[in-house]
Amino acid sequence: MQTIHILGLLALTCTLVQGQACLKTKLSDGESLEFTNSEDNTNCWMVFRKRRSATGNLVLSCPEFELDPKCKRSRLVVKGSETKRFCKSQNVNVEEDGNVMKIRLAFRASAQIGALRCTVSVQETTMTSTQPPPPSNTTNSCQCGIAKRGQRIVGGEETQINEYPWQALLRQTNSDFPFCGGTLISEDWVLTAAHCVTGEENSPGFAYVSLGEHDVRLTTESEVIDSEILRIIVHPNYSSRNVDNDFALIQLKDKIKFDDSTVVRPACLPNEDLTTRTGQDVVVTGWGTIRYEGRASEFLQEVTLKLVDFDQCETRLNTALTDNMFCAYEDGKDSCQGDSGGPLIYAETTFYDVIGVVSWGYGCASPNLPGVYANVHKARAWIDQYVGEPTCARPGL
Ligand SMILES: [Ca+2]
Repeated sequence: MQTIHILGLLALTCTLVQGQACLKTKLSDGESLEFTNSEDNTNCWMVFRKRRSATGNLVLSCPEFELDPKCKRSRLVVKGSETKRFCKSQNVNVEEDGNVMKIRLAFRASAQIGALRCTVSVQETTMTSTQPPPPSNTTNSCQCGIAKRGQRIVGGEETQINEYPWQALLRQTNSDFPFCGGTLISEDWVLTAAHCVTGEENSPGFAYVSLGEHDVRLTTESEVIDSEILRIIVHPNYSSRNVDNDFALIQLKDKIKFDDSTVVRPACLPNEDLTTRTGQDVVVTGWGTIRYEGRASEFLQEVTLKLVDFDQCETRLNTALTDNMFCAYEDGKDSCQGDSGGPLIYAETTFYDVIGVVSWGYGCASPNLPGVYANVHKARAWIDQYVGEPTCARPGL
């Protein structure tokens, strides 16, 4: 008997393996991150990177900086294009025109430390920057499945901010703890995995849904809509035994007003079964490797996989799959990248259908095994029964 692991739990396993202690983050233009001389940030290299889209310079400034005046037991080391060291109480201000700034707070155990508070930010240079044009969606009619790409970069590990505007994140109400992904499919319905919410159908207050999220640590990079949950509906034929029909619908308390929100849009639902197109590229998105102590910046990631033939998948997994499942895989790609309940999307032309829900797999430790997804088209009738007519039309139709 094989044990089926649920991807949400496997994400935790991957997390622990990574075990990075020191702060690492990426900053966009106008973003900043403060650090102090807390234990976590001491005697290790903090790494600040500019996002690809950022045009400004990394700037370190320390409004409070009272280190050992003799420069023997404590110092602040800043590595960029050149290396600078600070120790005496002084005005620290470093501007780095490269893409990376590494900072180390080096303290001996016996050092007497005063107040230390520093900020790293990406500040626009005085030169005119070339910002991507704002979305020119001025009509009231919205369309589903349109990715938002400021610059034409596809298939990077990190998504662009709000590139996949249907991406949802489920968080526990009492702790804000992110535990699953989801897909916005209308103005008030989010599709997720049954195994994310089963048992909680009568307590919709246990979680809430974040839309528009990108970096779970920063609050400045994107406008996030947090929505309470009105009701949770688990697919009536969901089986926890073999994870068949791993679908659930979450209805939001407040409908998303697509006129107001420039960052949130639904994915399209598939009108036919596209999962049989073996070898076609599909995209899975999720935070997958969320670190649970809020230690490091974590942003939405994407991985491009290929659809795998059903029979071949059963052979490779040595497991019987149900008709409501399909598989995707790519050599060398981390199969635990996505969050359970999150989207697997496919673009036949210019817009994306959510054709799969991230369901289960044998995990990060077995990178040669395909991941298994719930086939959204098989649940179309059940979804339509609750969601009704699509809020946003398929483009070109
Ligand atoms: Ca954020």
